[in-house]
Amino acid sequence: MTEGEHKATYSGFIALLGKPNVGKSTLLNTLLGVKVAPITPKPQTTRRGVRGIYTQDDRQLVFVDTPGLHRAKDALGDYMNREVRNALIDVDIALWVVDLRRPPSDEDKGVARLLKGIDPATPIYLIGNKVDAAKYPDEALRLYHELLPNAAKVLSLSALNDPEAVYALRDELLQQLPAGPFFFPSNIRSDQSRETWAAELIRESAMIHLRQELPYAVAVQVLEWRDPAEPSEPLYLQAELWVEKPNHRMIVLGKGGAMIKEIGRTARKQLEVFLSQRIYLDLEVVVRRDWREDPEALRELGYE
Ligand SMILES: Nc1nc2c(ncn2[C@@H]2O[C@H](COP(=O)(O)OP(=O)(O)OP(=O)(O)O)[C@@H](O)[C@H]2O)c(=O)[nH]1
Ligand SMILES: [Mg+2]
Repeated sequence: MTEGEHKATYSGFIALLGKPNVGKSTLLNTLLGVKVAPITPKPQTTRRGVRGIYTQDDRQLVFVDTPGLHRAKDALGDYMNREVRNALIDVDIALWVVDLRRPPSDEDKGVARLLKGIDPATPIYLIGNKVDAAKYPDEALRLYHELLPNAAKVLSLSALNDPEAVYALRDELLQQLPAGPFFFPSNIRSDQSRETWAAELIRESAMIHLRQELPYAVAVQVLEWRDPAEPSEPLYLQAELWVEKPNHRMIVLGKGGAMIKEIGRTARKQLEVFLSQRIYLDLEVVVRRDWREDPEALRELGYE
């Protein structure tokens, strides 16, 4: 190659969308082979459109994980649904993820309506997830397909239990990419900062351990990430858990601090596995009155 000549590259944006809890973030993590996004058994885990990048030789897939499209009840919910719509702007392929354990619900119909409104030139793949746990997967998939008859592809898989099927999907997507420059350096896996990534894993732990409304009333901010001066020392992470009311704070702390200790332990164990490093996790629970309705608080959390 002479100077000024560029090797041809291929790249594109792939949005993952669907109603809450169908396994979008699980699929993203399996597609990437690393844990970029938090996953919990509770709906509305994902709050922002996280990008996960997969680069292979001259091809780059930029996946956009989105919050589950739902009926918003507060300013945070409005933001989450906006993130879904934003992810569809200039997207090359959309992956509509559905849960094959159940037939379509009104929420699925809402997603199908949204998808019918996007540029008809954008291919939409219908991905029937959780096939491992579905009783009537073929029947369910047929019902979803009826909601979007012009889907470019229809397939079923298990994002959680069948990575090979997910890699086959990834190979297929790699082949569909248009020519274009890379959007991210080839060694980058996600567009979020390490602080945001850690905050999301702490929030995941809080969502798993807390009950009822509490999982949705918690936000996490990492205030400090201090790498150790000596390899024998732990990495120091300081984070705040925001709650909306003083009585929420009491619940998140738990009796004698038992709950926050448990949240911290689960989060620390995960972070240590991913970072291959000992961690000192310093968690504080603070009241930010009704932060889900507070534009200033939402801005601070990056939900804008
Ligand atoms: N059996 C089974 N469970 C799965 C599969 N994929 C995901 N799950 C589970 O489904 C639950 C929700 O997974 P998530 O990946 O958080 O779902 P999501 O669509 O990102 O959810 P939101 O972010 O809330 O919209 C978790 O408990 C996962 O373990 C699958 O292929 N099979
Ligand atoms: Mg998610």
